[in-house]
Amino acid sequence: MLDTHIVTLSRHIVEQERRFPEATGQFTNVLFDLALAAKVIGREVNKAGIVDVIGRTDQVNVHGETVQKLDEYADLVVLNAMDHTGNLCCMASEEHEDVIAIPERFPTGEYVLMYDPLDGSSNIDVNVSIGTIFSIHRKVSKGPRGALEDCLQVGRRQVAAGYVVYGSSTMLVYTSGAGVHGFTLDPSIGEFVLSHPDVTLPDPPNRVYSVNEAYAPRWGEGQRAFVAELKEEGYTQRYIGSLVSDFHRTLLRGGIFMYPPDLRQPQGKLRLLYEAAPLAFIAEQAGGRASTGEIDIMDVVPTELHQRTPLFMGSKGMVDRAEEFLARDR
Ligand code: AHM
Ligand code: MG
Repeated sequence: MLDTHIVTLSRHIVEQERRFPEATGQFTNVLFDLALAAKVIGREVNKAGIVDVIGRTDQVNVHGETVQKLDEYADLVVLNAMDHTGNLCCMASEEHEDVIAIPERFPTGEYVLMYDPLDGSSNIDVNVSIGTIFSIHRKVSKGPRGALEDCLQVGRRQVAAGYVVYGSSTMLVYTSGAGVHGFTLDPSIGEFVLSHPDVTLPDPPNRVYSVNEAYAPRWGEGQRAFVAELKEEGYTQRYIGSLVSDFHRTLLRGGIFMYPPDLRQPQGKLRLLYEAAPLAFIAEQAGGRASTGEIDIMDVVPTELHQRTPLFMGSKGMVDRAEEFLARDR
């Protein structure tokens, strides 16, 4: 029987926007354009094994990592989908050192986009799920073309955030502050279809923690004691090493994801603006939370575009507990 009750992402976004009579449609269009970029990136990710997009370029990104071709491609797809629409004043990407200005020939708009075009890209050539993460803020600077201050906004001021996971199916999960909603790409119609309405972290959560335990010798005493206690309590461990995938599992099953500070990386590895803050907004909207180990990620005031932060996120009770243990390391 034909399912006539399909809720596509476009329909969902439009229905959400109806709640705001003053809405201009700019925000809706930003999400539409991101969804299009996600489909294009997903298509290329899915055929990564059969075309010559795998392999490394000679370039090194602003973090000193070798950039893989698919990262560059994904970055350009997002950039080109967003720069000419007149909805954004500027952008920032994990792959660019500076704020990305909207070219002079295009109009600008009221929103700012921060994104990690292809997170976990070291996993591409072994067919592990990777993802795109995005965060949207309202412009706060005076001029029309945006400025650094538009990008350096506290997570609490996000108007929307989401991620796309290119896994066994492609899924887009987003929040605009009214719950978390997940959509699965139906390749036969080329649409994201609502598959996970009103996602909430399960309570009680699965007894799972997710951390790169190879770094345990470099952890502080509190971090080590926390994980030791979880083990004693019979917790199990899962770690993919691809943030979007590890977060997606944590969101649907519950538990905690951790990228703690350690001796070699005192601020951890993950980036506040492109990774931690957007996922923190989603975690919070799903009834969970995210923390640096000391304060809520949503309350961290950024000072640099590419700043890193330790990250603990998932089920609220577990993040609260992590903070108690981490206090020992200060
Ligand atoms: P990337 O931005 O270079 O892809 O690195 C981010 C990835 C995350 O997806 C993942 O959570 C983390 O690096 C894993 O790091 P580690 O290998 O240190 O555990
Ligand atoms: Mg990343």
